[in-house]
Amino acid sequence: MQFPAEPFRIKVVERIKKTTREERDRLIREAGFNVFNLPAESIYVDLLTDSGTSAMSDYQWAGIMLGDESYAGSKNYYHFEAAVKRIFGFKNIIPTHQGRSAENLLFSVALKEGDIVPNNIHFDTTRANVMHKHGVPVDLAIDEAMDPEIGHPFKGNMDPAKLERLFQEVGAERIPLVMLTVTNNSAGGQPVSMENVRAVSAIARKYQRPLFIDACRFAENCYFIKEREAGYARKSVFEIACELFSHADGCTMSAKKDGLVNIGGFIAMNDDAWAEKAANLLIVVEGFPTYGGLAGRDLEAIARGLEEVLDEDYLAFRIGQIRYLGEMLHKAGVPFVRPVGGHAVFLNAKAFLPHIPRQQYPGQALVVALYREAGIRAVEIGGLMFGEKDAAGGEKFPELELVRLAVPRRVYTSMHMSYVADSIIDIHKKRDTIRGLRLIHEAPLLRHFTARMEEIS
Ligand code: PM9
Repeated sequence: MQFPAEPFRIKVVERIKKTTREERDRLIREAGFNVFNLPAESIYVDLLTDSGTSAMSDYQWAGIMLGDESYAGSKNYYHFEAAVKRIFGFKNIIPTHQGRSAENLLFSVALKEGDIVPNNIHFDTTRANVMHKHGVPVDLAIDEAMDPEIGHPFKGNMDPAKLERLFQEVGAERIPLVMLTVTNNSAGGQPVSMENVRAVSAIARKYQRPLFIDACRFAENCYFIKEREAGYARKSVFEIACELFSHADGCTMSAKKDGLVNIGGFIAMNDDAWAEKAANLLIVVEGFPTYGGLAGRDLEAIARGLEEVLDEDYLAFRIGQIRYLGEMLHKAGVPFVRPVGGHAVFLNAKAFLPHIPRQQYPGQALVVALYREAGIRAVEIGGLMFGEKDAAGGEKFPELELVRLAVPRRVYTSMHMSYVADSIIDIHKKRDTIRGLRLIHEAPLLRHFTARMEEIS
């Protein structure tokens, strides 16, 4: 196993505290067995999300001090615009305060009621924003994406045959754009190959429809292309990114991921008419187009983050650190989605806790065990998050029951990863003692955020 040594040294530290098991047992009960209700201070290693949780560099913090907070025409905007154009290449760049507001702008200008948006797999906020504009999100991932055991170098791909079929069946009039999410978060942070981007782009162009990339984790995706796809080993990740975006007509971006910042995003596109509409809407809901809901200093941090994220020593460490966690778990026989993705390890809760039926939320039971036993916070992506009531009052569960361990960028050392792996391996050994959960309170929408549960004795 290759040990991924950190390509940085630490200049500022933030204390994290290990609570006792008794304290955590009390806290998780008080939280209704929902880790979203826990005070973050009571968590030792927080793997809830890799979004907005990155550590910024000294170079980015220095940029923060150069913030120009002019209402219009801030110098940081021009730096930001140049940094985005250099990599993404699109003509019109509109900053937003995070990814979902970029999605909201895109679907506000592009969709009319009943329109269909194909994607490899929509991330939750993308799906919600399509539906908010009365559109229909359609996922066209390759079949392998749904099998946690199948190894595939580009398990995030869209199936081009499914896309072609959709165009044939519903007609291009009902499909105003095509999207591709890189990496494919909902399929386990799996990458999309350049060949697939080309194939999807060719179909979109054939039907004269723009291709938009959901670019949140573009650098991680391009690193996988360099590692795995024939013909790319000698290209820089920057060159690969430029090529990838050259096949598209626009993108939405949450800079909270591969922008290496704590807040920010943007939408970029070549089409002037859509861009003008988006910018006009931006003024109503976010702010003037040279700040888009952000401070000048935030734009500077994004401009610098986008430079840094393409540093290949950083990317080798980043991808290596997640892989290292996966390899430790694999050696000990802990079941998770293979191969390891770019930003997270996704534990397979169905296989981890076969004694807990789906009706008792095995994924959430595992999340509770990780916190109670080791102070680790993860997130359930399974029956609690996506379960739906059926006509008979029972519950319909999604195919996969996963627990995501999303690793923040540049925040935890590889020793923290060893701690996480050892803790999970210990929990796996005594998995028979873990009990299922019963829902006692749920909201009508997005219930996992506020649900309260109790343990079944
Ligand atoms: N992803 C994540 O934890 C943030 C939490 S959302 C409940 O994975 C993709 C692929 C994402 C994503 C956020 C967004 C939205 C769009 N696409 O959070 O609005 O993974 O900046 O980005 C989260 P914002």
